[in-house]
Amino acid sequence: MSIELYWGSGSTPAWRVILALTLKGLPWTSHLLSFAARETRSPEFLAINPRGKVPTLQDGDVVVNESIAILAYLDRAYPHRPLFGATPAEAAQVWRFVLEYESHGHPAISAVSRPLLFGPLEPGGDAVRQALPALYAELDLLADRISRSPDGAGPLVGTSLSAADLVWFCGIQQLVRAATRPAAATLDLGIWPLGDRWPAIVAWAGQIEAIAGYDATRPPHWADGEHPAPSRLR
Ligand SMILES: N[C@@H](CCC(=O)N[C@@H](CS)C(=O)NCC(=O)O)C(=O)O
Repeated sequence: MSIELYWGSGSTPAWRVILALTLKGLPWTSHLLSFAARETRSPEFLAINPRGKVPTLQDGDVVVNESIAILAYLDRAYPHRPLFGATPAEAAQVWRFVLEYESHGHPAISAVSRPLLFGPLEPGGDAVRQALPALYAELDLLADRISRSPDGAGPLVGTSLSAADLVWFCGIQQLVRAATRPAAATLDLGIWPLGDRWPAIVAWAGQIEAIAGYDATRPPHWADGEHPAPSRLR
């Protein structure tokens, strides 16, 4: 069977899946869809994903939508290099951190990053400022968890990178991209450089950035233009 992935540049749910495929060393065929050209709304794509969202993974006859479902599928179909822990207790913790990201981390990161990346951003950035305390609380919790790992640099669960790390990492990267946009420069958000306040997060991110083939997983358009996103957090 050959794995086909429909994805979009800058989609953090899609990036999670690409990191998982890379970590597992699985070959895959790329279908990079353009959001600007509304390729996620083409009849061909809607036939496999009626919501018109990436990522979608096709593996022979199996079609999976929703990035976390895709991670779970890949782990069952290709169990080497597990992403959901080595024991029942680890699996529970991995799911806990994945779901906490979806319930708490993602809303907190989005409230700050989306206005900076996609607008609207009112002068003074009041809505972004109001969202900062909840974001800081999430970053504090993440840093605290990392600090409690045996060498203080993660992973979040057990002794090897899991779905929990990949999911949180892509969110943190989106935050860093937003915090380094020109629009953020005047707002003094206290986020970048991340290591000034959350050095444990930077140390942990280094483990994911060290995955063989990591650079090729990064959203291609983030490297473009006058203000590319930093490719490393340190
Ligand atoms: N919960 C979904 C989120 C998917 C999603 O929202 N994808 C966005 C990009 S990040 C998308 O495809 N948007 C295209 C559109 O709405 O046209 C997952 O984890 O896969």
